[in-house]
Amino acid sequence: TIIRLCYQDEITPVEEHTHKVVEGEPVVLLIDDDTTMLMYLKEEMEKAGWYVVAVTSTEKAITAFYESKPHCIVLDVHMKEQSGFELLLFLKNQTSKQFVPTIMISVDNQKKTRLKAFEMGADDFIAKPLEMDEFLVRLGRHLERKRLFDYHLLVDELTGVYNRKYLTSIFTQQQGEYKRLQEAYSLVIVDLDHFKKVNDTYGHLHGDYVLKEFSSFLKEKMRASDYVFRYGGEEFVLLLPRTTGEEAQTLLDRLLHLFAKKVFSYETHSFSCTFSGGIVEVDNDYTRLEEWLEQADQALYKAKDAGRNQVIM
Ligand code: GH3
Ligand code: MG
Ligand code: MG
Ligand code: MG
Repeated sequence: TIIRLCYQDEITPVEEHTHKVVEGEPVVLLIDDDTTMLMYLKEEMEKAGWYVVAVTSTEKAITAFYESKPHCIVLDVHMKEQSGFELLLFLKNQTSKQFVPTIMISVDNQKKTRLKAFEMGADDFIAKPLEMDEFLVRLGRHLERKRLFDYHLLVDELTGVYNRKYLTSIFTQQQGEYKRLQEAYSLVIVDLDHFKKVNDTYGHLHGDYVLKEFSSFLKEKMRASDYVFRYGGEEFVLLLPRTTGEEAQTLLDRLLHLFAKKVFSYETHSFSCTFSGGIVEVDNDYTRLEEWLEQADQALYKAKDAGRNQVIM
């Protein structure tokens, strides 16, 4: 067989195999050895608004899988010299800790073929010739389930910003970019000031409301390419690509000023809230995330110590 054997240490860690969720068009990896079929399917799927990576062999499929990080895979069962089942096995192995819906398509619609596909982990089996409208609807449902799955995996429920787990993935991705471009970027830890007092005075629910407002504020005022993660209770990490520490400082000073002006009201009371932060510029590819965050945390601690409502590098 042509498929490469899958050794344990060749497996890409889960962290490297996640994509920015919520935004962007879904990516579908399509594998079929019949070029005419391939081009036709690709075109139809593109009309549906999906980004399609189409390949005709198992070997190309493996490369394409790593490079495109597909949300969904459409895989032909019978291919010249190779079996779609072997590729299915490989892909299932690679995605054992994730959810990447895999749909097998085949002219061979015997029950034993379908059973084999499902037993090996396929999420769907669609017989050829494809009823295009039904095929697209079914694929659309798989993509929607994938989107929901990733959303719940990577997004913080209360605030709607990314969670701590996703920071690890994005950091790995950014370090890859750094290796390629040698372009510094910044990590910032921000922490609401005296937040315990907000809870104690106005109640936990209103505290939650302030957290949600703070998150929306950050997302709204930052660039679309920036990332906001909820790191802990009232602590957030910002990852600012292509941004030096100095530039991050300018941005954060502006955010401090804007957020302090925001008025929250609770019954007849009104109050405002501030935050403090610590910045580190990431300028090498060997220091671990934990160490960068430790540095940012030390800067945050200094900002708190110096009277809060400030961000320090
Ligand atoms: P400092 O300025 O030093 O940061 O003071 P602080 O009161 O913000 O810091 P501390 O770490 O002592 O308290 C953090 C508070 O955040 C305590 C906790 O009750 C609250 N908190 C953490 N997670 C949540 C949450 O999900 N919802 C609400 N409402 N409060 C939370
Ligand atoms: Mg075929
Ligand atoms: Mg705090
Ligand atoms: Mg805190």
